[in-house]
Amino acid sequence: MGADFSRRDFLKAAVLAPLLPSFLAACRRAESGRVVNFFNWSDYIGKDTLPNFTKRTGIQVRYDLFADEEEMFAKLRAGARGYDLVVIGDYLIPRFRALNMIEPIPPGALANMGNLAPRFRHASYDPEEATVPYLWGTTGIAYNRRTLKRKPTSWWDLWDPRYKDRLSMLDNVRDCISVAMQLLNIPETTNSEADFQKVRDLLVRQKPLVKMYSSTSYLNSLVAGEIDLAMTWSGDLFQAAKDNPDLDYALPKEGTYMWVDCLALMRGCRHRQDALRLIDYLLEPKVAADNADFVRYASPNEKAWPFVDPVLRRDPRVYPPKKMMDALMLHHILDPEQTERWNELWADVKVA
Ligand code: N2P
Repeated sequence: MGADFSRRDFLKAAVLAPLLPSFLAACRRAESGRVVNFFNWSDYIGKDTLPNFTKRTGIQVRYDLFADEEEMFAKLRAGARGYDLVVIGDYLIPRFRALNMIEPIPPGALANMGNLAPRFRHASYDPEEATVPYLWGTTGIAYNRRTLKRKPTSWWDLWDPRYKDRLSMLDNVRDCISVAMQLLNIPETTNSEADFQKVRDLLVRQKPLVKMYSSTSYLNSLVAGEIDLAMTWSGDLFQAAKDNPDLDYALPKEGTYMWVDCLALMRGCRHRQDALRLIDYLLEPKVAADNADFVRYASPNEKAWPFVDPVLRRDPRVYPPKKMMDALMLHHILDPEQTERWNELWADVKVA
């Protein structure tokens, strides 16, 4: 994506795309041929990854984007039909499975499954490997080295009144509430109303400082120098840093989260074989490496690592050394009541 075509525009284009006659014509063409309907995060695939798949296989990919995983979940839960393949975060997998919303990948269906690093196989969030790890990254703090002067070291920096109107937070219930709980020494397993009240107070106290809650357009604001500090996901910030080299990434001293986004087949999908073919293609070492390099997230595919751009492969912010990696936390898997309570709390913070 060129600098003249902003991420925000890209998202808008994705939302409007279904209205465009050429898109409709493409859909009709695809109807008669082979197609995979793929639902993924914005800014989360290499420029050539899908076109190369189509060139090689003749299978079209209809690509649709989301900017928040809870919204994606709500949309699919509400019965949005037509998607074959969807990218879901680790902590969401048990929820999708409990509601029977995905079809487990049949064992042995993927020739390239063995390319994944052992640490990403049979993981706690998906012991039966119903899904396939796609990319992973961390949550941290984006900052502008030139305007900020001082490298942020703590999540508390996002509560510093000096940065009023110069900071943004991810519009994401899991990251915001987890960080607030971490700062308050409250375990994510809590069911205590007093704890939830403390979390709410901390996030509401931060609100007057926050220029925006955003998981996409804040990147343009960082690039343009309109904000200096942001809660961010690693690769998204590194993509933005291509457009503004003053941008950097810091992991807070309190510790932070890693997440693993996984490919899943939607229950009742109409293009199962072609979707499996696409997943297997995404697991090919060179494809996985080029894809990861483009979006600047880390690949869980160890056979891909030798093909990864050596600059990124050596960058501990992208591929942290083992000790650092072992210190990263996964988001806790909440039960349905807790999930509802967290979502309610987040909605409450947003309107406060
Ligand atoms: C892609 C962000 C996806 C990472 N823009 C969140 N798990």
